[in-house]
Amino acid sequence: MIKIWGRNTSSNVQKAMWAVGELRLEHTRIDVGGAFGKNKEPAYLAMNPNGLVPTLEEEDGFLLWESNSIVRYLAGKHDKNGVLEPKDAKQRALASQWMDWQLSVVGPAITPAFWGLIRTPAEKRDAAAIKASQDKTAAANALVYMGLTPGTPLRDLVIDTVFLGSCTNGRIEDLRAAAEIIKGRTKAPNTRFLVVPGSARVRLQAEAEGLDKVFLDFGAEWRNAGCSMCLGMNPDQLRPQERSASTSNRNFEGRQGKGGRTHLVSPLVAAATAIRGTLSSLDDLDNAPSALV
Ligand SMILES: N[C@@H](CCC(=O)N[C@@H](CS)C(=O)NCC(=O)O)C(=O)O
Repeated sequence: MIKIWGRNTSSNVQKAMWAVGELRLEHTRIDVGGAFGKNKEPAYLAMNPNGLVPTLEEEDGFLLWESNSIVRYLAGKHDKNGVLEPKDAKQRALASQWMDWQLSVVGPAITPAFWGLIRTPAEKRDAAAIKASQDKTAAANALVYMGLTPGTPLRDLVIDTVFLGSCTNGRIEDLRAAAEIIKGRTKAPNTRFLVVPGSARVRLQAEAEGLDKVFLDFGAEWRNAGCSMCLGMNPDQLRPQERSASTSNRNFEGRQGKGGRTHLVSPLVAAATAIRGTLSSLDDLDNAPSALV
């Protein structure tokens, strides 16, 4: 029978327990580490020279440590349906990637907050260390949610939808400024451009000035006044992992549709982005109206 050495309260041991559970494998777990000790004793160090948990032991004496390797080993050996270990090499590598990301990035970031808040009495907590840990964890998760890696130039980001609107930045002066930029140009072919006046009065004023025609000629959708994609009103939503440049003023997760990635921008940046299809400022345009630059 498979033996898992390690205390139940360890997140790394829990990964091995999750794998044996999902794969319905007969197993036994032996408490080691933490308050149970024994992991720095010679007998345990002979199995796992790191003195950490978990360690997996097979009946034939095969020993394995490192929680991710244990999960990969068990899945590789016992998962015949490709549920835990996808048969497609790329999918398998992606599953592996996220496991290793947890171990190398999220784990170290979140551990001080976990220890501080869960395993330390309130009077002994280090508030600054907990806050730093929370911030680091949030930053790691935010980069993943936004599909960004540090150092990526914002100008390289392909934008699926530009949203010019909302009560914040769908005022007549915002529409005028954006129209001035796009006038006589053509929209980037793969970028959708929604223009939604902030109120019915703004829409009527814009139409009286002929701005609707400028936007329509450019390739934008000219809409009735409303909230629209500011808060992902049906059907104006981003699909998961789609990216918007949005003149609204909230960019939290899911605000413009589940999994959608929002970059908050000014009306001028929205206009430049709709022209180029990547996040752009007026500096990126040839012949931008000089009064606005
Ligand atoms: N990279 C190792 C890390 C193992 C590890 O740090 N285990 C911790 C528990 S989560 C440990 O053994 N701590 C010492 C102890 O429990 O006494 C793995 O993923 O297995």
